[in-house]
Amino acid sequence: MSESPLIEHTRSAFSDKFGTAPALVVQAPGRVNLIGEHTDYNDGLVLPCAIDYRTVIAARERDDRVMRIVAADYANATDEFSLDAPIERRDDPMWANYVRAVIDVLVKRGLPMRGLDMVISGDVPQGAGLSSSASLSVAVCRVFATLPGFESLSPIDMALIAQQAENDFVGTKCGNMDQIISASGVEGHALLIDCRSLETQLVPIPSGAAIMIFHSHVERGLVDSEYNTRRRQCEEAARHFGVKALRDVDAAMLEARGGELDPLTLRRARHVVTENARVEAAGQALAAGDLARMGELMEASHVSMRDDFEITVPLIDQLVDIVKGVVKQSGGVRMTGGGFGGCVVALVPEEQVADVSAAVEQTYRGPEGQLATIYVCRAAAGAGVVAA
Ligand code: GAF
Repeated sequence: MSESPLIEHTRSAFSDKFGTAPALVVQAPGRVNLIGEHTDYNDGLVLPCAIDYRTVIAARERDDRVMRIVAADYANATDEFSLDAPIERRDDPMWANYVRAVIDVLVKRGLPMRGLDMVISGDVPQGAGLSSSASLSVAVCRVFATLPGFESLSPIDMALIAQQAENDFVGTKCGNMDQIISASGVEGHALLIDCRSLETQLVPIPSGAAIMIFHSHVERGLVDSEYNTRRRQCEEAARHFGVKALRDVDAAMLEARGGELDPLTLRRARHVVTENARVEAAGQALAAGDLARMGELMEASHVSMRDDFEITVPLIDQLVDIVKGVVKQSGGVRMTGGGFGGCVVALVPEEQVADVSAAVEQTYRGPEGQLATIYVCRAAAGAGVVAA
């Protein structure tokens, strides 16, 4: 669904449900990470962009302290709770927990909360690794950020609240990349994020370059347990080097003292150390419009995820090879996101989009024999108010 129909749909679902128009409508996008995987929780560097798929929330203040939240995409399933009682985690549905999680953090931070009616809808593919959950959490924050008493909330504050909500309430030990890009993305740009200092630098997507995303339909079944295992291994490696996080280890340190680590932990550390260097180089390559160099870095990133971090799966590797076979040196392709399935991202000259799509359609079949779903995206703006 393109922007306007999705917004229109959300607004009219609100009117149908509550018998009055919403007072505001906000959106927060999903994201695709161009390079810099599993570096965010190592205090490292990432280079994502927001995409033109988003969560939209229509809302109106109530005159009591009740939250009434309707999921338009789930047959208007409704969650209702009071701001005056402890906010409990539900067994299901998960969408309700993401909303509750953000509100719980806002309450605990002592912000001047008030009851709201909200209707939520969205078109970020779910379970694909394109951050539908971060876009929902950031969108909830963005609703509150429009209310009196919340003026001080910056996009970074919203991102950190959304991350804390996922970490503490939902129980996902994610880093801060997905929330920062959803809150702070800028149209036409990727964002080079220093996940330690939280400094960001805009990097324009070169004109004539298309961002393509291919959903492999490999379910990211192992992602939670393996994600936590990777985090532990990275922390163990950082302890070995006597540093706060692997961000503090450079190639020379790795060379000098990496051999003392067991081979598996060394491979994990090597991915993070080399990936940080690749992100820095990628920021420069993209800013210079050098898609060939960007392509080399994306390829090296994929190899590192496959061989050192061991988070790719055979069908994802195959998908990358199919795209690479068409794009060759004129662009780049790699797995994107947490791993173990999900999506592949490619940056390709616009004139190659049709050939790349045709090759993937002809050659790739998912686990159930299905075609990959192909998205040609625009780098979109971060969370914001879209209508009064
Ligand atoms: C997931 C996490 F949520 C992010 O924080 C990040 O670690 C990513 O996996 C891997 O780069 O999207």
